[in-house]
Amino acid sequence: MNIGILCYPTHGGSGVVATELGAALAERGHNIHIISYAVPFRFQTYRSNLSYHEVEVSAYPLFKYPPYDLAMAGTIMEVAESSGLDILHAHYAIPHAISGILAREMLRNGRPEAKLVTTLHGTDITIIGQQRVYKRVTTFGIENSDRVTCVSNELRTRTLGLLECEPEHIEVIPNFVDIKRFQPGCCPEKRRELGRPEEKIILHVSNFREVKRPRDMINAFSHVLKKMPARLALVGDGPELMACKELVEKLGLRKSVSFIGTYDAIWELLPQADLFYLPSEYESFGLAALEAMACGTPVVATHTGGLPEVVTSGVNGLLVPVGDVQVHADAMLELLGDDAKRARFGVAARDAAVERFSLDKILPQWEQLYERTLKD
Ligand code: GMT
Repeated sequence: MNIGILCYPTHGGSGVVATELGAALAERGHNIHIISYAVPFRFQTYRSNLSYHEVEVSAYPLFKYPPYDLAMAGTIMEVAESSGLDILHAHYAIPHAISGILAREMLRNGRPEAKLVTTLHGTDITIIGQQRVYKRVTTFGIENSDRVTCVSNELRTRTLGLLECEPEHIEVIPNFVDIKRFQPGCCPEKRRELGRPEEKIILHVSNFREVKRPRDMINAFSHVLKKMPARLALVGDGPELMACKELVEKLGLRKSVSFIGTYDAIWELLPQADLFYLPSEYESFGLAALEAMACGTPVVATHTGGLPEVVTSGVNGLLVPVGDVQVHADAMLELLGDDAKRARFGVAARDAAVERFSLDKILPQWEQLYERTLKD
């Protein structure tokens, strides 16, 4: 199949899923065209059947806001004309589903038809899709896609409740993880880079947006530190980072918190951590938690959104209430203070990632969905 993947290139789960899916489909022999405004950060493999097409947004004095969604539709047309496209796969509703609809309609005029699959990732529904100006546009994008998928059952239910869409139109295909790249035991030399031997390492990876509640992390960590030597290693960058740095100073934690910044090869760091911590307000899925689990690292995360579909509390991690930092600290201490339990949880985490969310399990679901969509 010739598949165009429309996505954001930035550090966010939707771009990761889109790029990794593209690479995996290319490996299966499909011709994949990734269409975005910059090279997605996980776009690393060279293959002759996997290409990147930049959406060029030109400046013009009349354009206070250059129309990116139209430029994307134009780029899709160029790719369709030069290479042919059977499927357009939009990751994140706004604006990709809309650009996809526009391109599909233009392609209907005389050229072979392309079908549009839209994958909802979370904040496109829960934050952007709730904004007054975008709500109807998001609903329009969903209703006019040929197929729609959600990354968890919870996101599907939430979408139906928030946007009044037809249930049969929306399916669930969970996110996946590359269990070969993300695996226990990788890169042991990185352990000493993360912390001193006596420190237990708590790792977090995110784009430090408000929805991740990163300040809860600092507050909970201050309770942990009262009970044992530990290090909080924070990977990523985003709008809340400065507030986190200020809180670390205020609480006198500077020597025990590492701000690592953006680091793409997180499969090197995740296996070194004693636990992965995700205190988000909401996660439609929690791909970062799944990647940690694949590395055999147990997770302490909030009981919210689709996280309970990924983390089984008491088996491969602990789920805690949003915002209750004392309970978060107690959960982390429970795991950090019991090496046998942590090891057991780590093995169970890897097993869950392999058995339920590996590429082998999820990729056939995508191929079948594309085939069904083409036959409609
Ligand atoms: O979590 C983010 O801030 C990024 C966001 C995105 O769309 O790029 O992530 C969402 O999609 C990921 C991949 O499907 C999910 O694993 C994340 O849980 C989801 N984030 C939220 O729902 C907040």
